[in-house]
Amino acid sequence: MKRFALVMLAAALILMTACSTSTNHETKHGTNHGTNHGEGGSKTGNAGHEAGGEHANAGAEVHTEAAWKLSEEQVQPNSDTTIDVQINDDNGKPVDNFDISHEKQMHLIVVSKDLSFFNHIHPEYKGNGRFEVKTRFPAAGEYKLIADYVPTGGSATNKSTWITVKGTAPDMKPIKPDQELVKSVDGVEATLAYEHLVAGTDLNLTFRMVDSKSKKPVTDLEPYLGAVGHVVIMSADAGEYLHVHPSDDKSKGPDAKFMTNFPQSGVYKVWGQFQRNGKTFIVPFVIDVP
Ligand SMILES: [Cu+2]
Repeated sequence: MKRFALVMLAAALILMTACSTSTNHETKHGTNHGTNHGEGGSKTGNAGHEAGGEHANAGAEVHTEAAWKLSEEQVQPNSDTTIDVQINDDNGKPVDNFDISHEKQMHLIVVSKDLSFFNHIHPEYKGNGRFEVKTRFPAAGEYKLIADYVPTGGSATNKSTWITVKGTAPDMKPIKPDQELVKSVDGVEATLAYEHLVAGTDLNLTFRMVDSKSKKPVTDLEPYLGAVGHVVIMSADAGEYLHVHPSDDKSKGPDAKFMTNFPQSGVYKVWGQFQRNGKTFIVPFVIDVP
């Protein structure tokens, strides 16, 4: 019995170590062509509850690095820019295989520094660890790029970098927690609900959707990326990128439930992406996590 307790204690310690590595570290740099090495956090926020399984085969775990390259030396607002992400293992060898997660091999999130701009795009896999996507940035200023992928044999990984778009940046908009967690977007009124909002524990976030006019529950959500929707959460300083799981993939509304774990208290922005009538829409909320 005593030995069992010791094993449990050891397991808890390993788990705690896994959690503490989920903080993102990133390098900051301009748009200098060529060698943009983003050092994003290696594990997403779900490291905790998956750590047990991962450590069982820790020897075989695939670790990766991302090298970023932009087609333009001086990225201009509103002009096409190709983002090139090269994923290598820690020996510098290209990673060949990526698991499909939420229907894609890579998800790329782009946010402005004040989180007022959000874009979720899907780079195309070109082979040999190289992904490519063409995009545009709406204004001058700093943007964070976050690549989210699962190298085959590894776990959910995110790597990030900062880029600067040339010109005079517009003033940063303050990121203030919403007083009321209700938003109307594209004829849908969405309310964000949660029980026991507190940092450091698994919790459900529920987007409850009704028709903006009739207030009737929305029951015709279409699957988006293989689930009821897709949720991205970042801390107000853009430092933390959280992994979020849909709790019920098959829901068509009015409730879309997701599970996450806020690593520490503070202000976070939450973007829920859903699809209805063949069109996707984004519902953003800013919340203060105690
Ligand atoms: Cu995606």
